[in-house]
Amino acid sequence: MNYPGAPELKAAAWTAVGVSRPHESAELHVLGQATYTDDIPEVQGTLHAALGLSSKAHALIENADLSAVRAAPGVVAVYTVADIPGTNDCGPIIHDDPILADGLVQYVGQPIFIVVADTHDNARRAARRAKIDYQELPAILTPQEAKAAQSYVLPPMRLERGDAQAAFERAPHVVKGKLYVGGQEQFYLEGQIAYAIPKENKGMLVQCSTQHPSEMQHVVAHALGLHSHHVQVECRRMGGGFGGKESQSALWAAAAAISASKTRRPVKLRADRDDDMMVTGKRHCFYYEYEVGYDDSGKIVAAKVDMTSRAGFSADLSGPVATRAVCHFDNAYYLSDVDIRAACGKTNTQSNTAFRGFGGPQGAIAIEYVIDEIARNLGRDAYDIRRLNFYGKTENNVTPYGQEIVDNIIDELCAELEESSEYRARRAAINAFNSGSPVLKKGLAFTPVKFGIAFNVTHLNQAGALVHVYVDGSVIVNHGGTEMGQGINTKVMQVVAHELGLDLEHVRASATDTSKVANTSATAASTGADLNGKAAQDAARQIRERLAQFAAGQYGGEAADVRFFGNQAHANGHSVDFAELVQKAYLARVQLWSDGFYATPHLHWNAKTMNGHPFSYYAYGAAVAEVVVDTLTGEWKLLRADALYDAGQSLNPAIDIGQVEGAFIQGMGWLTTEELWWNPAGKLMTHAPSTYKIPGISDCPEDFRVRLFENRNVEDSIHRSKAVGEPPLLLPFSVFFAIRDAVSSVGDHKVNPPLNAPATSEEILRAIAAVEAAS
Ligand code: MTE
Ligand code: LUZ
Ligand code: MOS
Repeated sequence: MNYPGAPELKAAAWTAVGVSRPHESAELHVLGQATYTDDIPEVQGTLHAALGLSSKAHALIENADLSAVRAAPGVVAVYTVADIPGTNDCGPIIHDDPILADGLVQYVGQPIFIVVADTHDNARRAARRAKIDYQELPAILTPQEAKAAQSYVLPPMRLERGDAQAAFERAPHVVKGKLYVGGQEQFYLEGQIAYAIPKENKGMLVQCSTQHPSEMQHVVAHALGLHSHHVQVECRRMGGGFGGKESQSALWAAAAAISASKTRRPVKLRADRDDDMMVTGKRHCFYYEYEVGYDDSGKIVAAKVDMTSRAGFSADLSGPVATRAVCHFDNAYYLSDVDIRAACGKTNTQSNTAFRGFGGPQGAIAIEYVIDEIARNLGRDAYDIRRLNFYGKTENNVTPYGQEIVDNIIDELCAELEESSEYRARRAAINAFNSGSPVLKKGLAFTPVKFGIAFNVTHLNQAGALVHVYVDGSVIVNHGGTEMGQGINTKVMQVVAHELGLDLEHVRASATDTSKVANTSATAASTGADLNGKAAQDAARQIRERLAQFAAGQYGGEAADVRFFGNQAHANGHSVDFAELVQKAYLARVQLWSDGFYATPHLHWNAKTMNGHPFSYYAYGAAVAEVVVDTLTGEWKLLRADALYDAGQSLNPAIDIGQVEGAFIQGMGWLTTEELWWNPAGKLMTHAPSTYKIPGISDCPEDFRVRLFENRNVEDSIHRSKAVGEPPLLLPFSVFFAIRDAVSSVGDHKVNPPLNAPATSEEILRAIAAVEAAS
């Protein structure tokens, strides 16, 4: 077939990226046909495991009588720490995370033994029959107690710039205080699950709901005393991860694999929701002591913060989480002279872990809280104080950790949102409403976000992919990322389709599999599409180049001039269907598959000095929220939310808007209704949806305006897009501060309401009472 038009023009217009496409599994999701780990047809002889949990927060195990467990109906085997063939450890960085307790229990819910039975229910019933005698030890439950006892899982960290002490001495005003921000349960809809199937010659296949198949492979290999090549981990998709399956899927994978290896039968371990919440770590709650100096205009001149997180009984990812908190205390603000300290409090509670934002939200909310107070102290609009302190473009543009900000668009982005949200007019309208409304009070807040993109541990910023073109012209892509609902497969498929000039229907993504792409990083730090998109592009590009070479040989002209678009290759005036070219190339023995690799450039980090260039670029956003609070009951409603997010040149605007909406509502839940409560004996009492309130559809504002900011990444990211997974979780700061604004109206905005998060109705009433008492 002859191609008459100008290929360059048509090629330029053709694209598979930057267009809204439905999630690659959307239809399967709504039809109930998407395969999650528990949906995989079971192999004959499959057994089911359950975990026996500690009922004490801190104790020595004096005696564990498991005879009644063994005698329970359907029980096949019971395993304790003595039965683990390899290492009793599932910790991701520091090896302080036992799979099964070894004489010492460190939180209520810690696994002590595994029971394997014929059915899931029999295993769970049997697990409750254990008789365990404990010798109790004193327990530390809160970050405040941990700080007082200097009980830490890691040495505390500190980032200083300038001379905060001298700056304080010069500061005209100082605001000082304490803040507590609670943790959050990931509440993925699909709980933790692993299904281990023994294979020949020591092999072990583990189907696992995990963000980190390679880490599961390592942990299982160590627990079984095997090499990595004995263990294959596969994950087609998760029903949500949110950070909760970055490291903490390991316990479940290891326990299933240990049981499968001992029984030589397939073993499935599926956590019941209560067990999942009792056993696994959550977002770290943070306790802050802050002191900030400012001038008459509201400009910050000195800042000191001391943050202590509730790490739980072991380190897990608490170190990197605290580092990210330190590196996000600045949020969008230039802080010349700072002293930022962070410590990971060792407590006798679940070992806290990654959760969307990974410490970033906890770092940034502290400075937002302070700015809110400065504004009130000066009788100014908090948004104006925020703008005054924004990073500059050419000066005041270096973060406390030394990274120069080269792509600052926070001013333009906020100006656009200020206008589209009619912020000023609504502020006036709300003041008018409140003066005539004694019980119902409205509040409004405008908050910005700046979020660093890259793992803050440099070596993790790498990814691999494998692209196969089959002789019929259809394409499959396998990459190191995992699909947890965020749409990574759709985006990577778009990238590959774009590279080969194909429509999306010709490309399929396969399950993540450690035997296909090795040594992968967790799909985390919002880098999934950035890293794996680039790796897949690299692979697809190599195939395209080989095909171009081949086409030039067939049709004449230069390989560099061959264009691929519209499911065809266009070479020297000839157009040939992609499938036809591929068929010919195969017969000519051209390699039609390729691997690809990517490592993010320019990153470096000195953990000792907390200085360097930890992030590839920043993503920006801002939100405006309007709430109404019933000051008699503490109930409230989000009336309207406007969010503007910078996804660069979005790979898929529909998916990105979905991510912003989801993160906004999830972050709102964290800061308002989701309360984790441990009783004085250290037992988490909010371990099911009956007592732990995540947002429902009725909590979404009726008026919800989410838009993407027109931008292009200055960094050479995948098609100049920006990451979207985590940063929008900080947008609902606006909801929290709108509630605080409404509460503050009770005292005519003269008193800073002492509002901790989550701002539950009780907390709101407490804050109102405090404001009334001080007015
Ligand atoms: N979106 C959905 N639907 N489900 C999830 O579990 N996890 C979030 C975010 N969005 C999550 C999600 C978290 S914690 C991260 S780090 C990113 O997705 C990871 O995906 P990405 O890097 O491919 O964007
Ligand atoms: N750093 C980070 C990390 O910024 N995000 C992560 O998810 C992470 N995970 C492990 C280690 N460092
Ligand atoms: Mo996301 S907390 O980095 O898994």
